[in-house]
Amino acid sequence: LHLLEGLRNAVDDGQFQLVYQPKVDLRSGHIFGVEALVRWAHPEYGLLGPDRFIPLAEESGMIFALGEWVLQTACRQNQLWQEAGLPPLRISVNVSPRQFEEQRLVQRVAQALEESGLAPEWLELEVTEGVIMRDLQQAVAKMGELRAMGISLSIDDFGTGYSSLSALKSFPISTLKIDKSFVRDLGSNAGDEAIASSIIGLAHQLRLRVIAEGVETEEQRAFLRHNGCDEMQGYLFSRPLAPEQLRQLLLRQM
Ligand code: G
Ligand code: G
Ligand code: MN
Ligand code: NA
Repeated sequence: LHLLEGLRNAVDDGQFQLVYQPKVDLRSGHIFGVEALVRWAHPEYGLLGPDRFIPLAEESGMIFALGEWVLQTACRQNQLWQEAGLPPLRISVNVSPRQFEEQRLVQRVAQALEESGLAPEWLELEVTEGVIMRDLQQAVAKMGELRAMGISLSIDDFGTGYSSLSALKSFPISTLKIDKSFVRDLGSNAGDEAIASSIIGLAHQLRLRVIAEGVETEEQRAFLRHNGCDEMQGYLFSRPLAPEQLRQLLLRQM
C-alpha cells in the first residue's frame, strides 16, 4: 500500500531511472542494441527493480504514465547518443500487457519518436507471448500498425508462455528472445539444451533472428554459438549500465 501511494507521484518527481543492457552479436561481440530497464530510486527503500512495482503499476493504471515516461526517455537517450556521434544502436523497450492493449499505444509510440527525433528503425518493443494470445486478432492488427511505422517487435521470454506455433507465423516480429530460464543450465541440462536449440531452429525456419538472454558463462555462450544463435545479452558481456557507462563502453568499441 505504501509503495502504491508513492507510485502516483514518482513519475512527476523524477524518481524513475533507466539502465541499459547491451545486446551483442554472438560471433563478433559487437554491440548492436540495448534493452532499457526501469529502476525506481525510492526515497525510503532505495533502488527498486521492476518486479517490485510493475505489477502494482499495472493494477493501479499507473503503468500508462510510467510506460510513456520509459518510451520518451529511451527514445530521447538513444537520439542523444546518436547526436554525440556514437555508432547507432537499436533501443528495446518492454511493453507490459495493459500497455500493449491500450488503444493509445500506437499514438504514444509515434509521439515519443516525433518528440525525440529518433528514426523508427532504432526502436524495438519487447512484448510477451501472453500479451499477444489474450486477443490474437487484435494483437496481430496492432503489431501490424507498429511495424508499418518502421519500428521492430520482439517476443520476450519466449518459451514460457503459450503462443501456438501457428500463431507465431502470423506475428510481424523480427526476433525471438529465449527466456533466461532455458539458458541457465545450458551445458548441463539436456532438456534445456533441446529447448534452446529447438527455439533457435524454429526462429530461423520462420526467418526470425534469435537472442538468448541471461547469458552468464562461457559455457552457455559456446553452446549458443555452436547451435547458431544470433545474439546474446547477459552478465557475461555486461550488466545493465547507466547512460554514461554505456557511452564509455561504446567509445571503446569504436
Ligand atoms: O530489470 P530487471 O532485469 O529486473 O527486469 C525484470 C523484469 O521487469 C523484466 O521482465 C522486464 O521485462 C521488466 N521490465 C523492465 N523494465 C521495464 C519497463 O520499462 N516496462 C515494463 N513494462 N517492464 C519492464
Ligand atoms: O525483460 P526481461 O524479462 O527479459 O528482463 C531481463 C531481466 O534479466 C532483467 O531483470 C535483467 O536485469 C536480467 N538479466 C540480465 N542479464 C542477466 C543475466 O546474465 N543473468 C540473470 N540472472 N539475469 C539477467
Ligand atoms: Mn525484456
Ligand atoms: Na525476458
